[in-house]
Amino acid sequence: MPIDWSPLKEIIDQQNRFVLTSHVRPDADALGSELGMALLLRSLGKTVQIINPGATPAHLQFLDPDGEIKSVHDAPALKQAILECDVHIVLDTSAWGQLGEVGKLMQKSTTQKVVIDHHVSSDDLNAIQFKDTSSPATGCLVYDFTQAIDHTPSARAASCLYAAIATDTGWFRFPSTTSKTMRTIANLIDAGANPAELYTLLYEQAAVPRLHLSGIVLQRVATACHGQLAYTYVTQSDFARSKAHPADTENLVNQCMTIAGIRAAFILVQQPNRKYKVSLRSRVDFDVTPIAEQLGGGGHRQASGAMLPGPKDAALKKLIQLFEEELKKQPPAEKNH
Ligand SMILES: [Mn+2]
Repeated sequence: MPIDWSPLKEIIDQQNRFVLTSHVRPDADALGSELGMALLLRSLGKTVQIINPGATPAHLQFLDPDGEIKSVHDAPALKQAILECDVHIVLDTSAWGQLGEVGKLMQKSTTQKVVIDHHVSSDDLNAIQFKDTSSPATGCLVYDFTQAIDHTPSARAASCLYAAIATDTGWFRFPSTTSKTMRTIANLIDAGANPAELYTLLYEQAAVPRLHLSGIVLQRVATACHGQLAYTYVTQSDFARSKAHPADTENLVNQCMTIAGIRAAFILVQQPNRKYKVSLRSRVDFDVTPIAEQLGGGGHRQASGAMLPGPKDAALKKLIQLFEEELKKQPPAEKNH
């Protein structure tokens, strides 16, 4: 269902001071959508501040070279700005639980609230909702609004929205990607987004230790459950040996998913307290949340997580056993040839 943007147009016509925010641990869709929206509102003569529940992660700071995205904890004046503005626009989440301190302040104020989002959520944030859960990225929705008011994004805004959409679609390969997504992307390139440059900034910034850690961890990949499950692990001594950081494990479980015939994968990452954090991934025909929930964790159908006590071999055994049971409960769908 296409979104009716006219209520947002009306709010923007009538109001002047906007505070934009997004979820904790912001990703490129959160930040790119905020910046795209902020640049649009400013071009309409509005006063805009972007105030998030936390800091921008180092690897995404290139999106905001002037550091205009603030954390609410940066200065007391920012808390005041949240209480005193005319409109709150929440992008890329609709859950109070994701808004940290910003959410607490928003709940105290009667300020008009707007949500632009593509997540399924039961919260409404007492806001006017502009939501499409079939949209691959909030960046797509911000672009749709830009079009609805006959505006062409600046080259900078186009780059921010491109980064938002490219990352949330896994560089246009997730099933959420449609021909409409690609038309939006084409328009953003015409407006000045540079795909090759953005790819390098997003995905080609690794330090050598990250690759060394990959080498250690990928060497250990094993399969179980008749080739339906792939798994590996990382220990604290691997971090010490490679001089890599915990964030350097991010993509390793996804690499396990590249094995033919795999339906699910997990990686165990030993924490400084010796417990193990497990990240679970799966293809569309398998839901990993029942496994995460049995371990006291949670997440999404295709990506969940939980914490397990050690030792490592016991944790591996427990996980393989849970997958064995769950893979039986969720047999592969019949293929239509
Ligand atoms: Mn998103």
